[in-house]
Amino acid sequence: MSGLVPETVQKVARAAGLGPRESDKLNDLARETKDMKPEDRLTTDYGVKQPTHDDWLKVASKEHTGPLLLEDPYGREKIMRFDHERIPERVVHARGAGAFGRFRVLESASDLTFAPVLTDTSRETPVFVRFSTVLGSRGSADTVRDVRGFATKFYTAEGNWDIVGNDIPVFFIQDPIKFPDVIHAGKPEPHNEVPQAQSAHNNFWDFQYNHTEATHMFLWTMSDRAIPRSWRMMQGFGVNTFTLTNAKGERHFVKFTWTPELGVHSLVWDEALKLGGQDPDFHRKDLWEAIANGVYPKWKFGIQAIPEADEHKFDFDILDATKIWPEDLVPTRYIGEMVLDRNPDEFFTQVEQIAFCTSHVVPGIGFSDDPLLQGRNFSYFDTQISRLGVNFQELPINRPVCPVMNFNRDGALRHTITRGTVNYWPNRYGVCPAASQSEGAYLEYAQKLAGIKARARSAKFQDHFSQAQLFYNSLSPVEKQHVINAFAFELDHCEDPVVYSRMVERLADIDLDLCRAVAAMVGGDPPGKAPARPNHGRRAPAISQLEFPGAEPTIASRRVAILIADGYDKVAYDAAYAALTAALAVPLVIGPNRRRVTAADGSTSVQPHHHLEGFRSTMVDAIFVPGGARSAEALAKNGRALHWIREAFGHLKVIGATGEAVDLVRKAIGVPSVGVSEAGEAKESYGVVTLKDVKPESFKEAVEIAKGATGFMEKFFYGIAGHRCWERELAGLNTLV
Ligand code: HDE
Repeated sequence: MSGLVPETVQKVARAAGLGPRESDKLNDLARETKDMKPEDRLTTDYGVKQPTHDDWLKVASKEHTGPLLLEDPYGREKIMRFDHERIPERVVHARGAGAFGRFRVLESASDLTFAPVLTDTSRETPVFVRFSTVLGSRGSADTVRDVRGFATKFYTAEGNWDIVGNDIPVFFIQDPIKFPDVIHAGKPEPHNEVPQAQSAHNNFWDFQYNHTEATHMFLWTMSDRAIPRSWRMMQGFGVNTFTLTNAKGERHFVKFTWTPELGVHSLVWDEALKLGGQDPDFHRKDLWEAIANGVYPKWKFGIQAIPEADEHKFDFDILDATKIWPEDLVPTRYIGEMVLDRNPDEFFTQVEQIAFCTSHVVPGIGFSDDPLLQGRNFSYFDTQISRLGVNFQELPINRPVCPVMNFNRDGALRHTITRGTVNYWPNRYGVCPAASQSEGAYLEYAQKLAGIKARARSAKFQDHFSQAQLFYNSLSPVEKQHVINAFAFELDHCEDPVVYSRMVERLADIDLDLCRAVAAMVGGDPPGKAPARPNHGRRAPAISQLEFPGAEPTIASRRVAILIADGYDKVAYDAAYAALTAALAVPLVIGPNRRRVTAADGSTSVQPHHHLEGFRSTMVDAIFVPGGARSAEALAKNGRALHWIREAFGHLKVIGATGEAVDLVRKAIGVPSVGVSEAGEAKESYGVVTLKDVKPESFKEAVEIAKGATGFMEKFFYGIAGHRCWERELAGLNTLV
């Protein structure tokens, strides 16, 4: 995959000393890892060398290719082994990819827990993280509208700890018994297995209407959170309520959060839709490319904590997974950070075979009575047994880095060989006694319980709308509009009028304006009078993703297309390319075709990474078009080039142009008020950054102009770091796609 990345970027990263770090887990995996070396020769799986890759043993002569001989053990092994290559895909979250990394606590949480992974600031804990979509099959597209999984396995010295989270902090259901229903409703419909990896269909919305506790969650999935720009730009949430116990034996209820250093950013919907076809692997390539380039994604790790005594002090039940703990009531305390710095060596044995279980916690970390969590604790272990077999925890990617010893034995594909004559406890030798507390045994918190046996939930679980309103109210105007657009799209795909008209009614339980705006698009009747549940008008912090712009403005890892044709302005091109590379962005040169493109002065030529037809504007974050009369003229006559610029403009991307290319950009965008001053001169506006008249004579001069006098490059970079130009959308200029 390194072919995806311009080599120069990797060189800069290497020169900066960026590279993956060794860890206990990577060393552990090395035992099982082999490279293919030139001196290796073909063998069967049982080790016997073979003379060919290509011919089955036959009864053959010069004239006649006779029947195959079943006796060929090599032929049989090759085919039959292949026939059984597949294992069941995950029943949900089937599509995903991941990477290795490390976690470190920066501020001890010893007031909350005695778990060293959260208290020992000298420790670096190896991790593997798998990101995923939920509904689609293993071969579906990355950029669909869906929740994203964000599952982390910490290989701690006390055993494995898994936080199996999502990029959205709440869930559709309160009781695990409803999980098959919500997933059946969302997955392809049973009669024709349509649609793939989409919630835009009758059954999904039929369920959402009928199952009102999903209201809060479906609003999140209609927001931009469900179409992330990158897995590296998503938050992660443990969703369920866990507990932490400190050395004094005090217990807190807690929620876990990951917040990305790069900020929380999304695609725009039209872009996501197109990428589904143009580059279905967009997210997994993005993660791979960033790590290969040494631009390691980083997240802050945060904890929200509520003392045990305060459990009932809130107007929501803190054990209800359809509710957030609003930040103004329970602020997140960031205590650690995680960096992903190494791509996997092999997808199947590492990404496909990794098995997460919410029940995997280490001493100092515990569960709560959150019913969804308790159901999950059962389900994950069970699903791994069916997917990978009873010995799944022996697989290299899953085995802990600390000693494992017990009397669990046998089962399919057991491969640990445990010496000794007993496999039970108690035994006459006293072999493998239980651990004491001082030896680090996991002791359950002595929680006092009382109640009656009933299929019921506490009264606060019955409120299904307050936090849905809180979420909607907390969005910015642009984000609200995106929610409206998302409903308009989704309900347009529901042919059954019962489904879309009832859903429109349901939206009135959240916000009447939202309901009316969606009804205007899809049909259905908004209620004439005030709804039964008027919007309470309250807002909460840290819900709008615009509140997470990123730790500091950066263009590192952002893809910037440089559009050129023969006759391009070499000085402007070189200056931009060098500045982008130095900033660890990924410049991608796009030509009319992949033949070398010659500069205006004929002194040099460059090999484009891609051509205008092969690559698309959707796959980059910004576009730069250097001047050069012949280049600009050729691009102006090329419909695909015009489409590139126009589409990027519609998708709110920053566009930079110099010299003759400024007019080309104006022509492509075709909106007279944009990029043109009152005097008819090109100017920067709505994220279109131009530099028309300055003609640097040398590369050095160009860099200086770009950096200093005009601030061209600074403005261009600053725009890219801001992700998208929302002002363009607010001005209604984004409908050009
Ligand atoms: Fe999962 N979920 N889930 N889920 N989930 C699985 O386990 C399940 C829920 C999540 O990258 C399965 O290994 C139940 C919430 C992620 O390998 C399965 C319930 C959250 C992943 C399962 C939930 C998640 C899974 C399928 C309701 C966010 C992918 C394959 C009680 C906190 C992990 C597998 C990976 C995967 C069951 C609800 C996140 C069947 C029964 C809430 C990120 O065990």
